[in-house]
Amino acid sequence: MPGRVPGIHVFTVLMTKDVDGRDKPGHDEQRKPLRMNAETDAKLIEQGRKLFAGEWQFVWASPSIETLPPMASVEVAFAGRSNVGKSSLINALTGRSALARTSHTPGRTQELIFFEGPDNAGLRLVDMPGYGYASAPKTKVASWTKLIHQFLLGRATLARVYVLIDARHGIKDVDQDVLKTLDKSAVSYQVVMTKADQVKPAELQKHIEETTAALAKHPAAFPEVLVTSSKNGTGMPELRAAMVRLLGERS
Ligand SMILES: Nc1nc2c(ncn2[C@@H]2O[C@H](COP(=O)(O)OP(=O)(O)OP(=O)(O)O)[C@@H](O)[C@H]2O)c(=O)[nH]1
Ligand SMILES: [Mg+2]
Repeated sequence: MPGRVPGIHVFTVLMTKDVDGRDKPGHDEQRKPLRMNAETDAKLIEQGRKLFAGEWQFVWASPSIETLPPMASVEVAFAGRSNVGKSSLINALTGRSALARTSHTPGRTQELIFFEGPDNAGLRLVDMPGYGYASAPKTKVASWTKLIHQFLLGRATLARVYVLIDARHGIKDVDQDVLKTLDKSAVSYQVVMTKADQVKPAELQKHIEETTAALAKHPAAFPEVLVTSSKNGTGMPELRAAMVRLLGERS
């Protein structure tokens, strides 16, 4: 498996997916590089920097599927196990240390939280409650899990889901449930490894390879993973650029 460590962001150069990460049936023989050329890459990275340089702010919190905000701009959601670093990633992307509330203990985010960029940039970020939090009361876990799955399956403005996986642990069973839901939905999704600063390069590489292998069983997923650290900023320019690219595809 190709890959560079760290500073890395893109793995699995060969692919049989289109830009939305979906299978291109019958195109196996046409495996071609996913990577953008250097010029496009640099342009998107600069546009991404600009998009996230402005003032992002909180716009809405939904404790239930009935209380979602009216659909307006393109939405990008961040899903993942409790404590994986969803809220921290939103803070790192937007350059705001406390835009999304974070915590050392799992179960911090308990609603769908919507953030919006400056001047109607046309993009909303959605921070989601975490799943797989074993110590929370069962009724709460059930209600968060239902909310997560309903939102992922049935939101027309949801254009991309980033499924966060802890770089120290890799994909767990509870992540597979969410990947299966995403396979059924119309939304494109990609795995983002978090807390890359916490693992040694060899271990990181191993978890990237295992995760990439697991993703091969999910036809709707992007075949490559993004590697990030909210602590040292690894992967942020690339993730911002990916959202600019998505916006371009949607407009
Ligand atoms: N070292 C390191 N710690 C991180 C990173 N991202 C998040 N953390 C820490 O992980 C803990 C959980 O982060 P959160 O962003 O609150 O996680 P979450 O996924 O939003 O959690 P819930 O809302 O409870 O589901 C906090 O103590 C963060 O400081 C990272 O990239 N590196
Ligand atoms: Mg959170």
